[in-house]
Amino acid sequence: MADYRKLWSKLGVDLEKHDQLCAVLPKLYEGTYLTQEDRPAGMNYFNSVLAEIHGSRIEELDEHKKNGGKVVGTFCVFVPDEVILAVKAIGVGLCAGSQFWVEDGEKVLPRNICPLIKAFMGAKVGGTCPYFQSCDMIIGETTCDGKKKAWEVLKNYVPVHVMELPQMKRDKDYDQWIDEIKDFIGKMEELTGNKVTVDSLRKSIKITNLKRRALKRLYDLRKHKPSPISGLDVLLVSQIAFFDDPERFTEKLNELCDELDERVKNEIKDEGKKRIMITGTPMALPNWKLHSIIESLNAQIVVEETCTGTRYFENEVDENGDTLEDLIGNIADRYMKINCACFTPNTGRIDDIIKYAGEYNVDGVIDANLSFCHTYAVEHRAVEKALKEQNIPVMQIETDYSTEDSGQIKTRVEAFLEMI
Ligand code: BJ8
Repeated sequence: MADYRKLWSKLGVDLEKHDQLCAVLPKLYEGTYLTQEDRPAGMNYFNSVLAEIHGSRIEELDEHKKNGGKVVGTFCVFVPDEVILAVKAIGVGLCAGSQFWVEDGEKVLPRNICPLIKAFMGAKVGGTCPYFQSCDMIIGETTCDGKKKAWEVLKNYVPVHVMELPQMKRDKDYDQWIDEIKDFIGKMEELTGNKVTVDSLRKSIKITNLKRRALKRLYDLRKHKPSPISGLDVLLVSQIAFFDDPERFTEKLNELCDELDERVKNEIKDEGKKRIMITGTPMALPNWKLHSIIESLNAQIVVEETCTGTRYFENEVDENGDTLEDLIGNIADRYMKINCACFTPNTGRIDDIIKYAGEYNVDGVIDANLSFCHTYAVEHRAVEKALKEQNIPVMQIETDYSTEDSGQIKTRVEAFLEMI
């Protein structure tokens, strides 16, 4: 990797601490990814993004800022990328998935809180994430209680705008969400000095829809038996989707899908691996823990009903409409279709899980919850009941980012696979 220390230092990164992170990540990546056999050549682009994760993309953000552009950090798939793009800002998904950041997060947050929240807070408090350091503004949302209260702490370190996400889906909640999107547009216009117009918003809707379509194409390819790509590789692609340039990402992903189309045509040898669906909380980079444990056994993950999976790309925004009001309404409609456990009731998520179980022909479902995520933990019983009624085996795993429980999880998954 080129020497980016000058750039990191300019961004206020704690270089010494950051070196410790740089020492761990490549080893983790090599051990998890490069040991896989027969990976598609199209993964080379995504490998290179990861190899340069704190380098070339950070340089691009820096270049953008030098030209007067702004960088905006987000933590939830409800924050509309279309608005960020329409004001010519760059959006980066910041959800942090490493145990490395947890310790610093615990300096300002209680210990018994979701690791994702502790990790993103730790990344900022410790100054060890160049993406975070590049952000001119962070967009929070009122989803779970932990995140909602974390913004109050994060505000001490960086400007934060919080979107109030409704927690029900009644007509008045849709209206409230439209208002929130309008406020968000105002905030983004103020930050960047650029106006959102019908043309700029329609263009950004198109770009974002094409990205969603490419991700859907990748997922559809996994419906083949056997899937032409590992769950681990798809997880990496999904994680990169949150911070890469959207148009380049779409192009590279479509190239990968072209290659997978060929693989499918040439018929891949079926090794009889169990087809598994993951459902539950998001898996932010570099959280590859469950995927690597599951795929080290006789199983292949073929779909993730998570925010680093289907919830990120399902449903497109309608590109039709003559006014800003029309397009904002279309955006609100699409985002309100996301079935997050922060909503009550959230029966749509159960319907999605059952639908995917059929479409992807899964042998079993693993409901994966990050520790202390109450909303998803509470939904587990309903998920389990619905799956059992369809005779689909299901198990729950509650875990964090540490590796202490990896052996125990492996044993449990092994037993589950034998049972199905
Ligand atoms: S739309 S899942 S990205 S809120 S931080 S809720 S894991 S306790 S991330 Fe999420 Fe948006 Fe919903 Fe998706 Fe639980 Fe942790 Fe909260 Fe979390």
